[in-house]
Amino acid sequence: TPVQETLVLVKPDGVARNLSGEILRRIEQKGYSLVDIKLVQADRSLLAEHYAEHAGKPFFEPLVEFMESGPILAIRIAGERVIEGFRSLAGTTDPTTAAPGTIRGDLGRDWGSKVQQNLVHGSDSPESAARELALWFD
Ligand code: DAT
Ligand code: MG
Repeated sequence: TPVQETLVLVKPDGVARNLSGEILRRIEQKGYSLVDIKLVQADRSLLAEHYAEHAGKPFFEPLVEFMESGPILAIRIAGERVIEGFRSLAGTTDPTTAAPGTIRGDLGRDWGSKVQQNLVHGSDSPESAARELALWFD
């Protein structure tokens, strides 16, 4: 069983709501290791590269604006099948319908917030993880 690394971002809503500790707790409780961590004010070019797959979609612009709106906690974590495993901890994209027990399902807000305000990002494949880790951690 392969040990992998993945990129987790605590998005500006998570940092602003003081949920970084709760999110780290869930990552550590699951048994994943912290490899590197830093607070970043991301600029537009980093975010456009990070979300390149969504360029041209209607939610791209609001998404990038939101991600620029405050500091992001970037975390490099390692563990057995952590790429898929962290996505499972995070829950599905829209917090309104994300399952209870997940970060988005338990801590996301159902009203007065947009879909992009879903607290965390997690890489979705080994290729994405390698690409995104290189972007956020030299
Ligand atoms: P995920 O973050 O679950 O991997 P994604 O890669 O499809 O989701 O989209 C990236 C982010 O863009 C997502 O976290 C929130 C936002 N987003 C996705 N679909 C959206 C939509 N239909 N309307 C508004 N924002 C959306
Ligand atoms: Mg994604």
